[in-house]
Amino acid sequence: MSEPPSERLDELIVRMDERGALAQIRERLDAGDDPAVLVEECRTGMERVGRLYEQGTYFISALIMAGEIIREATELLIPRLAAARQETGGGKMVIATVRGDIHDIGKNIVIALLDADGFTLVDLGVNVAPEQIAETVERERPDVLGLSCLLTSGYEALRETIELVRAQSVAWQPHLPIVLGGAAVDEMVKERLGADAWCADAARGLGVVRALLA
Ligand code: B12
Repeated sequence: MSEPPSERLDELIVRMDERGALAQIRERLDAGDDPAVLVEECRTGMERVGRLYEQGTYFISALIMAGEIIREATELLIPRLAAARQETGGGKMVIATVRGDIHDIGKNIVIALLDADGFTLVDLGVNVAPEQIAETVERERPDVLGLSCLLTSGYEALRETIELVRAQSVAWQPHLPIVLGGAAVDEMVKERLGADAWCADAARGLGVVRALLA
């Protein structure tokens, strides 16, 4: 473990100190810090940026800059996350960010973790229509479907996707497990839309997916 840093990582992200944030991540990785902890600290920073945007203190340019910092951070973190994991699982997941939503940073972290865990991933990318997701599920016949949604305006797309997939997949799988992730989902959304699980961070997501397939 490294010495406690002079400035918190989430604070550097909130201040848009790209160089400082990336330098701290490199140093702490070299000192043996857990990459999953660093991902969580980045997520906290992004959440704070999101809140400042919501309050009108930050503008869209801040979301873009913070997005760029976290994209670079995940480039450093993903290989380390993958290397730190023992392959335990397996199974196949189709994953997508739903229609109308282009956020993909969190989804890509989930993919890296599941891939390192031995999963086969079929990544449809972002802004994916319910029909395309349902067609892919039909073709690939995964063990689990993962849907990412960061916008509250994405609920309708989530609902349509879940209904369509459930209606089609019943022919070969009585109940295909569906797991939701991203800032717009919670227990209530999961219950209302009839998904099987949800999670707010990738590390827990891995446990949730394993539990669904157990
Ligand atoms: C970065 C960012 C952007 C970037 C995205 C870059 C990219 N390539 O993804 C850009 C600048 C493009 C952007 C655009 C917009 N954004 Co934005 N954005 C964010 C921000 C600040 C961070 C998101 C992020 O990457 N977090 C870091 C990752 C690591 O965390 P995560 O996404 O939560 O993912 C973790 C878990 O949720 C989970 N997970 C995620 N997906 C999945 C899937 C599965 C299957 C599983 C198991 C787990 C899982 O694991 C991940 C890792 O731990 C959020 C704030 C927030 N609180 O999330 C706003 C936020 C999501 N954005 C918001 C908005 C409003 C927008 C815009 C509409 C702004 C505008 N006026 O144009 C556009 C939307 C464009 C569109 N059509 O999608 C709002 C949404 C509000 C709402 N209620 O709907 C938020 C919440 C900000 C806010 N508080 O207002 N944004």
